[in-house]
Amino acid sequence: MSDREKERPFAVLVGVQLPSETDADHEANLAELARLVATLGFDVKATVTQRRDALAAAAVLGEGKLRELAELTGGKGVVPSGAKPRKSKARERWKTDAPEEEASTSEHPRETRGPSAVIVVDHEISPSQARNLERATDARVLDRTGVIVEIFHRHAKSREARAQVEIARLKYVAPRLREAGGASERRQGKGTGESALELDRRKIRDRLAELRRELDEIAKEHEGRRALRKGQLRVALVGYTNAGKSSLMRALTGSDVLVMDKLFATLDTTVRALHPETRPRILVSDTVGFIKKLPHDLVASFRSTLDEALEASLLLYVVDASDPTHDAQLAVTRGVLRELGAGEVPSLLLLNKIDRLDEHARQKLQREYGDAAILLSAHDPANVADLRERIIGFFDARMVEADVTIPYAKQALVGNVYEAARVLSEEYDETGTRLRVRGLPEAIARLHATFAR
Ligand SMILES: Nc1nc2c(ncn2[C@@H]2O[C@H](COP(=O)(O)OP(=O)(O)OP(=O)(O)O)[C@@H](O)[C@H]2O)c(=O)[nH]1
Ligand SMILES: [Mg+2]
Repeated sequence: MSDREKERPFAVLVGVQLPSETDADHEANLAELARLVATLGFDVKATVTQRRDALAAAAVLGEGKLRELAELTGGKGVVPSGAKPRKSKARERWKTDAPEEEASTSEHPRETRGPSAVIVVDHEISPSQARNLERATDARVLDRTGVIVEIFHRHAKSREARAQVEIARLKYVAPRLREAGGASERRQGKGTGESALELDRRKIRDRLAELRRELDEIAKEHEGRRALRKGQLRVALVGYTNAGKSSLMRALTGSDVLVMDKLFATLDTTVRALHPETRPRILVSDTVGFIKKLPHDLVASFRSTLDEALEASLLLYVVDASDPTHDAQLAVTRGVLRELGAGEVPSLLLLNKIDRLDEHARQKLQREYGDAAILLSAHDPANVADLRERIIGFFDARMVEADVTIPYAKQALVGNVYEAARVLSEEYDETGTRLRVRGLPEAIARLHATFAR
């Protein structure tokens, strides 16, 4: 092994198979964790698993397995007893010194010394379990939530997404600070009025308040834009991370949104018009992907981003049909949307990436889903054209014809009509312009309200 290779941090995954978990679920969860960890830039060197009734209270794994794990990372394999709890290291632990993505060519030696291994546990673990694992293995320890929060942190681009992720990160850090300090730290702090721990926690509270204010401001800025889109035809792409939502967005709208073979490539909602343009325009939203065991704080953080998309009249559920766990992925997607209150919104199920399946597998899917799903590949222009027709057909079937009269005093607003409906004919008389239009009932109601005298 060269020095460079030795320096590159590697990851060891730890999974405890609980009685509630089937072998297949357990394997799928670990495979997904491996992809998450790879997205952070670590090489996954090994996976240590154990069947148990519950996570071991002290250090997740039992004694024997703990030693096995420690051999991989260079630790002693036992939790030192009676050792003094270290001073609040939660912050440092949180900073994982994970390599930057695509940093394998980096010439810079790692600045942070310390362990070059990271242990990633496929469960939420308590701060003391994490600390004990660290002491037994001499490696840094992260849990699944920590990994996901870190990916979100790296991928967040817009001011809104960055603020939302920082809130989730701080909420992840705060409880770890609480336990990490322990009683001794509080004693040390006496006399100064406020302990180091309390100071940290107050800083976090202040920062959270500041971030929430910032998000309120951003929400106000967005309100105007959202109000404008209200009467328009909206479709949203939703689904598991990496299912191909952004790829379909690109294909349907001719836009250049980011497509990557990484988990959580998209964190911001993007809205573009279906292309070539229809009349009225149909707007397509790309959204953040879902994942099993999505940390609750992140769901809450991304609610507002998703809310906008969920105003859509039609949801396109995108599923990676080439993934053996796509059933479970669809169940997660449905579950999250139900939680967000969008379970009843009309939807089309898109089984994507069928170019990766052989004829046999395609037929099996076709039989399984029948008319309930559309099999397609985002990379096949003919498939995308068919999907476009289905979307247009969905709206057409719901449209009704009506007359809208625009009084001369409100002629300036005539553009609203063309945005919201298809104009079939125009007539002029003494009251104003009479338009025969075709549009969604709610859009026509809005137009009537706008032009009522
Ligand atoms: N073979 C094949 N690959 C596809 C297809 N659609 C998407 N991909 C690939 O799948 C990967 C993920 O695609 P994205 O469009 O970024 O997926 P996403 O759902 O937006 O993912 P997140 O933004 O991370 O939630 C990329 O490498 C795409 O090129 C498809 O129909 N066939
Ligand atoms: Mg995407």
